Amino acid sequence: EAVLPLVINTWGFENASVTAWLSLQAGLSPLDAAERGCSVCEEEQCDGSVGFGGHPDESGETTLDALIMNGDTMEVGAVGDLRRVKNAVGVARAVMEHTRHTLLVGESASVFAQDMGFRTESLSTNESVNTFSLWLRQKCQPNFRRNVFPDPSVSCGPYKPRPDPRQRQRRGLVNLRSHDTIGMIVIGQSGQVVAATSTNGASYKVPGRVGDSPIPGAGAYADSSVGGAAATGDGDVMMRFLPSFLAVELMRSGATPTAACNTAIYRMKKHYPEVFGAIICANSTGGFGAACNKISGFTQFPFTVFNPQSNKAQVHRVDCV
Ligand code: SD4
Repeated sequence: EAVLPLVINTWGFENASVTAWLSLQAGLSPLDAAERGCSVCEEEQCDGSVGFGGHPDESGETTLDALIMNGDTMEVGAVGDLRRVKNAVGVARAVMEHTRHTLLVGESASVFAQDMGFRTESLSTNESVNTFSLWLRQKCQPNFRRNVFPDPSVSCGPYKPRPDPRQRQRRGLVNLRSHDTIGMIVIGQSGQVVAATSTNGASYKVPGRVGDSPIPGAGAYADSSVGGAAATGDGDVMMRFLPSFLAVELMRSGATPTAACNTAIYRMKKHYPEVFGAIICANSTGGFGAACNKISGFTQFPFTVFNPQSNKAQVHRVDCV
């Protein structure tokens, strides 16, 4: 028997779940609920990973990625590298409803947003400016391969945002310890599945970098005849495996949400055992699950569920595989 409606989202972002749930209770659509839930995280700057003022890029600017997908119609709207607009998921919804496109990026996405009536303003905060200047003063180059800041006690010269191209060093860093994208699946009482994401991406990314979150099938996917999935983690790697699409297709073939999530994570883990990735999955009858890749220092992934059984936003934790 179906346990609906369902709101499920990555990490312990309870206010996002509550907002989405209350939206449904107020009679709003699953699309509205998912948009509002993610918007709350953008306003609250959830974990510094969603919305303005977090994770500045290599030039110090915060840029945003977001997506929303309607699993009834298979319509998608998304923005990548959005600049100077705080409500990225709102702009994604506008792309879905006011264009025939799926994904707008960069400065042009900001112009579109402005045309649609969104306010443009700097996304920097004192905190993001400080984080950025601290990073510029780091003694060593960040080590992209190992995903960690180098030992600051080792002196190896000032950090250069633009290293000599002949050096083998790869630009772009993901500091995933503090990096928590919101991905949300909302399933309405009548079974409409909506998935949405919002994030400010990876710290110190090369300007122009777009992660997995706005890519349909990577950051999230929804199909009302099956269910939905949403991912978080190192998007540069995760998007190579389209984990959200994979998980939905596995559920279509009969896999449980937990099994589908596990397989999607194992697919990536096989090639990138040290890369962090996590995923939430839900089927159209309200069953849900999650999975994550165990890396050193990270063994449990929290996610939040609101359904008629919990009757509140409940944070679950899944052991990583
Ligand atoms: C990205 N997937 O832009 C996002 C980051 C994230 O938990 O989800 N971190 O790569």
